[in-house]
Amino acid sequence: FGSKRVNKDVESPYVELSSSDSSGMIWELEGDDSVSYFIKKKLRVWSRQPRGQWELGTIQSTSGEEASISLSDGNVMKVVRSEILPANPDVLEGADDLNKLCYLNEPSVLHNLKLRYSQGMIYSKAGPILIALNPFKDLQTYGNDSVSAYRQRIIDSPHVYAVADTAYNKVIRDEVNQSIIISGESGSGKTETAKIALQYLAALGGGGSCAIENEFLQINRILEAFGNAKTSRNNNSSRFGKLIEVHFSSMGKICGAKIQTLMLEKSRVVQLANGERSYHIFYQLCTGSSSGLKERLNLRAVSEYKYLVQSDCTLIDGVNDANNFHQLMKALDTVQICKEDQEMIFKMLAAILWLGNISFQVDSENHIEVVDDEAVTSTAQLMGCSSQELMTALCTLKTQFDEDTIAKNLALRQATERRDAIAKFIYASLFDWLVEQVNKSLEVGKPHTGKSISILDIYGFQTFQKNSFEQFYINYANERIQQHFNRHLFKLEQEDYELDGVDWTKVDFEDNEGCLDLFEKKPHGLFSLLDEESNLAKASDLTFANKLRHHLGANPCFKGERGRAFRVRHYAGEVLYDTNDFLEKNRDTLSSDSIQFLSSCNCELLQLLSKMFNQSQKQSVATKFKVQLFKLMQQLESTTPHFIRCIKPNSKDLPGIFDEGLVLQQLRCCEVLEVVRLSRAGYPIRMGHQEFSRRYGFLLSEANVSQDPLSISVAVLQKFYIPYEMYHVGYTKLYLRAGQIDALENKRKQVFQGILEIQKCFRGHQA
Ligand code: AD9
Ligand code: MG
Repeated sequence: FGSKRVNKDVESPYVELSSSDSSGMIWELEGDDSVSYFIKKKLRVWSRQPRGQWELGTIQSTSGEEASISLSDGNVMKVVRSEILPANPDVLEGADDLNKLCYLNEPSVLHNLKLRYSQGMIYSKAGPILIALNPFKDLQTYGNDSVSAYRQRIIDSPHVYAVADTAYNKVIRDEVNQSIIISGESGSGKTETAKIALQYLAALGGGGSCAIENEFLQINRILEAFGNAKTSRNNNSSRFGKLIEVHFSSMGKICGAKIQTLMLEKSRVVQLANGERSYHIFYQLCTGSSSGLKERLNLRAVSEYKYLVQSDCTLIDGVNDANNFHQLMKALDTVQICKEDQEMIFKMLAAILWLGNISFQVDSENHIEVVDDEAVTSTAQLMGCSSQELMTALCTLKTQFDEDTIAKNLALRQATERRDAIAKFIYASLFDWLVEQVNKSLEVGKPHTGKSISILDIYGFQTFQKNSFEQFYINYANERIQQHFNRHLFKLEQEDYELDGVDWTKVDFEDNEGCLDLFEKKPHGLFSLLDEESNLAKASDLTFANKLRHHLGANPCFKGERGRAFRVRHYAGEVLYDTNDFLEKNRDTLSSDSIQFLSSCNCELLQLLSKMFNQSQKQSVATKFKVQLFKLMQQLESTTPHFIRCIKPNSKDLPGIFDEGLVLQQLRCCEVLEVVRLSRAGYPIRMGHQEFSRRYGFLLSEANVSQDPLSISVAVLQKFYIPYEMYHVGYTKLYLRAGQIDALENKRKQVFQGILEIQKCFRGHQA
């Protein structure tokens, strides 16, 4: 690798050269007479068209730096050589692994994925990773028949099932914990993919009954009702991150599971962007609850709640919120949340909605007061306090001075913020409480052996026209996951070769350490500066933006803009952030008298939730998020990762449309071509000398016990004619190229089969 490498499988005059050029492989023709060979054989090439797209054609003639290309539509055009790339031979059309392509360049990869997509094959391998293109329609490729076909290896085409199967086998056989890490931008299909993987594991580890499969299904229903919402990118967008850890017994049966969540986007409860919705559960409750429940909660139609109507969007095409509410109630039953608790949950939701309708007015003496209307009485009743207590809590600030309590009237803006802070607090802590209840129901009770498969599904990378604090921390989390991906696929792999003495030319990749540094560096990283500014009483979003420009102006991943804005160069593209409300959202203060008020309410759940308001509230939101994320990543570090990259093929969310530009941009930011290049050049199979000699040493006829594992291993490789260039003997391990172990495994199986036959014969004779 790194030098010329002729692909011998297919007759062709092309030579592949390694390249870090983002356009893919550079190619050149070998030998002087190759162009005529080329023309004679009518080999296909890609040529870049004036509008940037690539078209298939064949070279007719060349003159100097130009070639005449005959395109498939019959037109002939002149193209300069730098705008021509080799196309793959017909036999490789629609290859299921990009690794199999002779020519790895962007047009070939796009063409291959597009062809497969048009035939309903949304999954492809790119060396070690699975690429999943969102089909935006139901496919026949899931379900019990398909599960058993993958389990029995009747089908081996790329699939989430195949990834889950590999992870399952490894966790049971090697006893090493596994993880399935799903990434991709918002709406690319991560959450659906996570569900599909979970379904496979449940089918395998459920011991033939559908109980666990059903339980997982119901849990996802609950998490999605409370944690997902319609955004402009995805009608069912996850607004929290989750890691589901599935525990297995030594017999391979599921013996429990645990869900860890990553901060819910709580601003959505009180503030919506145009065209987006709040959490699904609010619409479900308003439309699906029985008349009895409606009466008990004094519930109205969606259109009567300010928190829900502010965005001019209350419905989602093809979604029946009322039906979903009935399903949700069943799901809550499944996880054993009793009817009384269910009613308490709904009560809190109704209280939040009514809170949003509470308004303030300024009296003749310029004091603000709460408008004493139905919103106040309903909220107070639902929360279990008097209207007066609620009104006082909303517009006065109580401070304790020795024995005395001094009450101060709040300004209008402060009172509104306090109202919203209470709503956000109740919702976010209700969500955490729910996850806790779900986790309780998942502890099946059997002791857990420590074997697990974790599935990671977080909110995807986002860039909107206006990007705020939420996009800021979500994109940071994606940056961290990208780093995990890079570390495992590029860094660790290559470090391993170097340490073990493998002769190796490094494969370059886009390292995102610089961007992570920009966020995490102390004392002058984005997070530290944000916390510092949040602690200053006189600071504003503008002083924060100025501070960033001052300290980070020279950082190549940062670009200061005029006023409150700044840009970050993320791995997935540049994002323009507006610091509006950054400080407020980062402080996320809920005054101690608000907490006191909540715990004084005559409502068991509110008292419980306000107890959850603990030490951690003293940390800023950004810091808390960072701590949560680090904990998740640390947990993942000790597992063998399997990566799935979800790709959104179009922004219309429609089936059958493959927007090449959009796909290419996503392939580029997850460096798919580089991963394939590395895996082709690398040795995906590696085994310690000892392990290798123990597994295959017996295949040697003249077993010599005094031989060391290294000599035995080398003797095995020679005996079975593994070509020299297909393996490398390192100091501690043997490295083999893809496919090289198969022959040995087959031989091993044959020998075992033979031994079994002989034993059978022998027993037959004895009988
Ligand atoms: V976000 O970062 O949470 O905003 P995700 O999770 O990446 O995003 P999601 O899984 O929610 O995307 O997929 C979006 C939509 O695509 C789903 O609601 C489905 O309508 C559609 N989808 C995704 N994957 C599949 C699939 N394998 N089969 C059918 C799918 N539809
Ligand atoms: Mg999602």
